[in-house]
Amino acid sequence: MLFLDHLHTHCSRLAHKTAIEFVAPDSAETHMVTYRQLEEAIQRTMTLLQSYGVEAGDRVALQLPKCLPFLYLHLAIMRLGAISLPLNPGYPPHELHYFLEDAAAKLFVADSANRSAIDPLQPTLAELQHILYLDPFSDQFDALIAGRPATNARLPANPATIALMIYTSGTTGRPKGATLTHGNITANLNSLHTAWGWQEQDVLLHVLPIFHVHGLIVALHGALNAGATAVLLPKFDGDDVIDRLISGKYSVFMGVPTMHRRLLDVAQGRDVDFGRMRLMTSGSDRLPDDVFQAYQDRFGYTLLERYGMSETGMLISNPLHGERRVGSVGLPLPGVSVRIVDPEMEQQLPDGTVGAVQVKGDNVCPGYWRKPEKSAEAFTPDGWLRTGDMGVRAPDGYYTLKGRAKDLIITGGYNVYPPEVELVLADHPAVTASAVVGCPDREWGETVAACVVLQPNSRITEDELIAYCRERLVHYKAPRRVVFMSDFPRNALGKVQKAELRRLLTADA
Ligand code: MLC
Repeated sequence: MLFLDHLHTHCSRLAHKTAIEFVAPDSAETHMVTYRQLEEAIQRTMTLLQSYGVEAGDRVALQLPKCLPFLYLHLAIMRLGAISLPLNPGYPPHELHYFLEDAAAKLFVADSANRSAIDPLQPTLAELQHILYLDPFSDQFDALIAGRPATNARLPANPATIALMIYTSGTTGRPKGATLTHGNITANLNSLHTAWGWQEQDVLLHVLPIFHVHGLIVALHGALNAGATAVLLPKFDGDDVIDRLISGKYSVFMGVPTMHRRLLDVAQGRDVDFGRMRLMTSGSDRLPDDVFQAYQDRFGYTLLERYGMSETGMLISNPLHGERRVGSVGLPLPGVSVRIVDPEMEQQLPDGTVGAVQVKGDNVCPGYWRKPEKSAEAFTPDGWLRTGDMGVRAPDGYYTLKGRAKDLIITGGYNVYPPEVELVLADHPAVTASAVVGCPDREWGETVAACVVLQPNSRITEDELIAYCRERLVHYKAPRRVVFMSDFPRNALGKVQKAELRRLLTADA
């Protein structure tokens, strides 16, 4: 049974149970949504979407803060057989234009607060037919759907239908849309349901953003798939999260390492015990050993680290019962095959040898949106997805990640692909060349740094170049630091040696 069918059955079987508790920003107000109310809202939202001409296969982009209308729209889009395209609310027009154009979105639902920046984009987007502006935290959306009849349209019966697109980059710079099908999402939710023992009685404390696989699929859909309750907080606030987690109300919490470290920092001097939590996970970046250890020592909880990616959802996880091994991402999830291969020859390597991580399974997306050559490059001829990560398998089956074959920075759980930042810097008239690298950072894991060679006689400052990037890139991709150089360290072939740059910058910091 596909995820949406499953949700549909909960909506009658668990009609009066709370599916979502939404805590509105800057207020103590909480909105409760039962499974039946969720179903009604989805059906009326489907009618709203149809009034904008949305049909199966259409892309609908959503750039909204974490709010209930986002959830209704996202689920209604997928139920119509259309494709949901969630976007980070922080994307400035420069980046936004690329996503809307590449996805050829038909409808764009945006925050009315951004209207003046977004309106000028429309005439340049041939396939964008409508922009629907919403005031996400008012009653506007409820009023919009209230009078509409419910559409009890068929549920997408075909697992191969694309449900969701998540943009992710690669080594060549511009992001590409990973196309997750109903079958992919369902396969992943089913494996996680089994592996993590999701239960109807679970109450998830949800603090993650909902425009990525982690917050959207693993956490939010995971809870809805189980018929559990998800409490959505608009923003991560360490003190509030600790108070809630020790209140006894919650059983599940999912975070990125930056969040877990912040919880340890804000808990200084407090007696905090998470021993009653059923499941606390960490992902989207390597969990530092000292955070794992401090969690055990100070919070009485052994974090469960897992590994996944946008193209696949979750792949490998430490076990719910059994050893949660420090430094390891655990064992392949049910239905997922993992192999470690020689990066050049792609021959499988023996246990204990570091190589490239490749994966296969019903959770793996079929490819990238309208990029057949990129899709073909991503897979081996026999159908294994090249993850771009390096890793090693221990004889008892546990996997440990050992760096990346791809040029990637992870900051606070968000992926930054250096070529995306380098392309923006290349457009600046004062810049001759740039090389963007990640610097190790206690709080963020890594932070973005740009090494820049300037045109002769240019006078731009570090702050000006950072401000320039912040206008064109979402905040976490903009460099925190710019270092001017006369040239970069290069190898015999003239290729920039990023490892050496990282070493220089780290030593310097
Ligand atoms: C915020 N800032 C960041 C940042 N987040 N800088 C670098 N990296 C980040 N991730 C900046 C802000 O712009 C601000 O800068 C300053 O840091 C402080 O902001 P803040 O208010 O303290 O940050 P906050 O809003 O609390 O955000 C921190 C965070 C957030 C950790 C809660 O980054 C976050 O939600 N991360 C989760 C990412 C995630 O869900 N990834 C999943 C990808 S899916 P200034 O200069 O403006 O003051 C995936 C697959 C998988 O990878 O396996 O999961």
